[in-house]
Amino acid sequence: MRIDVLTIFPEWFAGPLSASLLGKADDAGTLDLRVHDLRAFATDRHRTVDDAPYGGGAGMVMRADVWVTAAEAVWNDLPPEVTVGRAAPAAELAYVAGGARPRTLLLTPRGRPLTQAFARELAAEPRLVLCCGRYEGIDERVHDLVATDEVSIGDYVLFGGEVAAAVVVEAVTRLVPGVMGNAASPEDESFSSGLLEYPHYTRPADLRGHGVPPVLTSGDHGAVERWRHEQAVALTRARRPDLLDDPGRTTDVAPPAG
Ligand code: JF5
Repeated sequence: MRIDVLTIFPEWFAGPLSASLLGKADDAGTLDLRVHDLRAFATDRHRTVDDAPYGGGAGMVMRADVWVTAAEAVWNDLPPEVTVGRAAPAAELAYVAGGARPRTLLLTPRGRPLTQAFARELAAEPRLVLCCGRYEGIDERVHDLVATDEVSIGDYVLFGGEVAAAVVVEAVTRLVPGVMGNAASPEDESFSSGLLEYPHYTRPADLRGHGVPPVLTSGDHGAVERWRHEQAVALTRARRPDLLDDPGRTTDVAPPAG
C-alpha cells in the first residue's frame, strides 16, 4: 500500500512511524510511506500556507490554493517544481482537484469517526493521501476539492492533523497483509470479534502473591477458550456496553463452538 502524507511538519513523522513496526513494513516493501512538506507548494518567498479569514475574526486559515497544488502534485507523482505557480492544472494530469482522485483523507474533528470497520475499508485501497491541517482551520474549498473523505479519530481537538494521521496509518497498515509479519490479518483481537480482548497472562506464575487464573494452566483447551470468551463478554458489558448492542457490528459474539 502506498500512503502519502501532506504536512507542514514532515520531520514529525520520522520518529513515531519509523520507530515502530511500520519502519519494518516500509523496509520490507509492503508499505510505501512518503511524507511531503506542504510548504514546498507555497508560491511566495516566505512559503506562506495560511492567511487571515474572510469575514474577519481571530486566527488563521490554511490556503486552498496551496492545498490544491500540493494534492495534484502528490496524486500525479509530480515534484513541486512542476505544479507550483500554475493557475490551472496541466492538461495531461490524470488526477485533478474535484475529479477522480486517490482516496484523500482530511483529518478533522468533524470527520467520519475512525472505527475498525472504517480502517478495514481503507486497508483495501491501493493508495491513501493523508492531509494534515493546522491553525484555526482550512479553507472550505479544500474539503470540497481535495478531500474524498473527512476522518476524525475522536471527539477532542488537536493542534493539527499529524497525530490523527499517524493513528490512521497504524490502524490501517496493520491490516495490510505482510505488514505485521504474518500473511493473514490479525483477526483474533479486540474489535475484530466485536468484543474487548480477554485478559492475558505469562510467566511468572506468581508475581508477589498475585497468581494466574488456574484454568489457563489446566491444560483444558476447551475450558480456556470458554473462559476467555466469558471474560471478553464480561469486560465488554462492564466497560463498553455500547459495543454489545452495536447494530453495525460485523462479527458474532456467540461463544466458541464446543
Ligand atoms: C485539526 C482543524 C484539523 O483535531 C483534529 C482531530 C480530532 N479528531 N480527529 C482529528 O485534527 C486536527 C484541528 C483543527 C482541523
